[in-house]
Amino acid sequence: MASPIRILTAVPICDGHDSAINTINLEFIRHGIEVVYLGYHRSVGDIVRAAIQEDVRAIGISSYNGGHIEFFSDVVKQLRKQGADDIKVFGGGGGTITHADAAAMERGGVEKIFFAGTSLTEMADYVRENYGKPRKKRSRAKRRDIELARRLTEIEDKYANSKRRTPNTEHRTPKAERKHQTSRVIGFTGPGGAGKTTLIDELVLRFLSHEPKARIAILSHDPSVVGEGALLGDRATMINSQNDRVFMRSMATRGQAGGLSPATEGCLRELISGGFDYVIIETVGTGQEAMPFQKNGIVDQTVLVMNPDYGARLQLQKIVMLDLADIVVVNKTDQARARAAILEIERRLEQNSRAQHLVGSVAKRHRDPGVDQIFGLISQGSEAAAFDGRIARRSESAKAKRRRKP
Ligand code: B12
Repeated sequence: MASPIRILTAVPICDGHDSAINTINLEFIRHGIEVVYLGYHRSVGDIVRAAIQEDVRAIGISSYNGGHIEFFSDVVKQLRKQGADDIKVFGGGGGTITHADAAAMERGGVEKIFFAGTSLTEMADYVRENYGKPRKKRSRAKRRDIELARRLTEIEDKYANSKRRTPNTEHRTPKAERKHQTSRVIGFTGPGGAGKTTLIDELVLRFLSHEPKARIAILSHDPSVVGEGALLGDRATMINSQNDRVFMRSMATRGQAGGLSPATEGCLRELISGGFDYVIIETVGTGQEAMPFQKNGIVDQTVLVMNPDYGARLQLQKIVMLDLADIVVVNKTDQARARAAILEIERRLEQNSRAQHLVGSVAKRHRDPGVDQIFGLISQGSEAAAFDGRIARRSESAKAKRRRKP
């Protein structure tokens, strides 16, 4: 089975009209397309960088606030400038884009503009017909990130084209083999909605500001069934990661259970050889039984991100990653149940006879001290850091004291 078509969709800068693109994204997915959604209020630079890293076939832009002639043509120009003009540009904006505007945009290299009244099926059919055929022979990549992005596509395609769903040993990178490599690989997992992506984005901000030369790669996973579409939406949450020192790739699991894709290990090996200082792997939202990083020791450090609202205390006994994670984060400690959750999880971790760290955080908050602690544990390596479970409690009780002050 061939790989699904991958496209990127976005809404331009100074534009918050995302309802049209949200509907269109869902229709594309229903037609078997993998959609990397970048979100709204996105600059030309962010869109072009993301399209290159994701190695998509085309970019679909939804624009309502005007300036579309300049914006679309700048996207086309930037793609050409960077040697990525085999990524095509199309889009719409209802009645705000006139027929005359569309003609000017198409003369400037935009492939197609859709007008009000076009059916969703017509748009999905257009994508399948125009971006579904195998790419013609591609010219040599002019830039390192284009070359890397294409290699990741080749790895994903290899799995899609083969009947075997289990990871291929040819791409395995066991910890022992990686000893001489300098990349530090950190795996993030946890249930959907716990705030993994927001936390990663805040950590990336800290890496970028503390290590002015560090390059970071992110492999971010979302669920999909073999041969079907997927919404790869983590980029829409990532703000700080829209940076030239960050290479992010969104991956659909393409039928593999457990939180990762069959191609993850192969892609990880490419990123490690690419010399990134940090490689972050984010799993899909996982269940109680998941232990996504156990096989072959593919990561150096594992972080389990939890929501304070996990149900009864008994549920904690069933979460396998609580035994395995190096760092357990209780995110959203601004929620009412957080203090109880931290105490219960601390008791649960005491059952394990290994060094683990428990930290509370509110990742959505800027300069959150909990995120700073997690950054310390990751950047220094959890072995070296002098933090432990008491930190979470101490910061919680300090906060409680502050709240009591008049
Ligand atoms: C819904 C809406 C809103 C909602 C947005 C909700 C949201 N989260 O998206 C709210 C109420 C919040 C809103 C706010 C504003 N809006 Co408003 N809004 C609209 C409205 C009514 C519909 C747009 C829409 O979603 N259409 C549904 C889509 C599916 O259909 P369509 O537009 O016909 O698009 C077709 C094709 O073009 C294609 N298509 C569209 N995009 C894409 C992308 C791809 C990749 C593809 C393949 C196809 C495609 O799909 C459709 C197929 O039939 C339009 C008026 C209108 N009738 O168009 C005004 C409109 C776009 N808004 C307008 C304005 C001015 C604003 C505000 C600035 C108002 C204000 N002063 O606060 C704010 C700005 C918001 C912001 N942050 O940017 C103006 C823009 C004027 C302009 N550019 O000259 C419009 C045109 C209204 C008007 N006549 O004045 N708005």
